[in-house]
Amino acid sequence: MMTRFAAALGAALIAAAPLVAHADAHVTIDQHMFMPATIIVHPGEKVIWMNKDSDVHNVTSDDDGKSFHTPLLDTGESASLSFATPGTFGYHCSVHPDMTGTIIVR
Ligand SMILES: [Cu+2]
Repeated sequence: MMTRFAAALGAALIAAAPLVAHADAHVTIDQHMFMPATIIVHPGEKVIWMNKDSDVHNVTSDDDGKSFHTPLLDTGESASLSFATPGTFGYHCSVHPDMTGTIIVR
């Protein structure tokens, strides 16, 4: 399945203040967990992951990152993806595969 996505580092996110009607969804990465682990968004809404952990993490779709992935995020870094297609998308951290999360687009 092809999923459109866009990734950006935190600095770009802070600089950009687009006029968007949609709300962004925020996921905090801390203590080797994605919080909240499951989020629900509408198509086109941005999901922003912020790494507040002392360890390096990323976001990798469960099809080995073929559908979407982010760069490795150091402490304090963030990345965002948006999902155009409704569906349920599981992901994990490729460094720590026991870290898992789900994005529901509907
Ligand atoms: Cu990790």
